[in-house]
Amino acid sequence: MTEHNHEANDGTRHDTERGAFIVLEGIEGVGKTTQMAVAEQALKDAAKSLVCTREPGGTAAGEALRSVLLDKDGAPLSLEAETLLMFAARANHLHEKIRPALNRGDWVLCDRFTDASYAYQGAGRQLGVARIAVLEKWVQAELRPDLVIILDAEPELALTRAKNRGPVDRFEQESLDFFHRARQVYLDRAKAHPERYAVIDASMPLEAVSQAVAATVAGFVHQWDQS
Ligand code: ATM
Repeated sequence: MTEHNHEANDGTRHDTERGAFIVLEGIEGVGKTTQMAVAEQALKDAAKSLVCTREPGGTAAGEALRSVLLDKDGAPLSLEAETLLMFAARANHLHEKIRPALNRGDWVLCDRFTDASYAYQGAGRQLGVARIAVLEKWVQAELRPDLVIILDAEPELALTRAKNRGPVDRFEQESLDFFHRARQVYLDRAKAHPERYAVIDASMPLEAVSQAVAATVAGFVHQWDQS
C-alpha cells in the first residue's frame, strides 16, 4: 500500500482531516461476518471513532431495498433492475451515512461496497464491468474506499461452508461458475490497484485469517496516521 494523503477522495479538501473508508469483500462462505468483527475490534483498539455499516443496506431505505434484492421468494428482478437498485441503495447510503461520517472525521467500515457490484452483477451475472464503472462514476464521483480487504477462497470450499450455514438467499443459490467469475473479478481488481487492496487467503484456519485481517487493519491505520 502506498502513502495516503488526507484529502477527501471526492476531490475536495476539507478543513478537518477526513476519516478512512475501509471495505470487506469476498464471495459467500469466506467468513466475512466473523472478520467484520475482527476488523471492527482492530479499529476500536486503534481508538478510531467508527461507523460500521453494510451494503446493500445501511439506511432505512437501503435496508428496505436489501429485502427486495435478497428475498429468494420475492418478485423476479431483471439484471438491470437489480444493478440499479444496488446503486440506488448505495447512493442513499453515501448521502445519508458514509460521506457525512467521513467528513466529520469518523472512520467507516463497510461490509461490501461497489466491488461487490463488479463481482456479482458485472461478472457473476455478466452485465459487464463497463456498465458498473459508469454507475460507480455517477453515484460516487471520485470517492473510492481507501482499503478493500478481500477474503479469498476457492468457490468449492467457500460455498460448502455457506450451505452449511442454513437458508440461502437469492445470490447464494447461484452456480459455481457464477462464483468463479465473481472471485476472478475481485482478484483482478486487487491486482489492478494494489495500493488500495489487500487479499487474504480465507482458506487458512480461522485463527490465521483473523490474525491476517487484524494485522492488515493495524498496518493500514499506522500508515494512515503517519501520512
Ligand atoms: P451479504 O450476504 O454479504 O450480506 O451480501 C448480500 C448479498 O448481496 C451478497 N450475496 N449473497 N448472499 C452479494 C450481494 N451484492 C451484490 O450482488 N451486489 C452489490 O453491489 C452488493 C453490495 C451486494
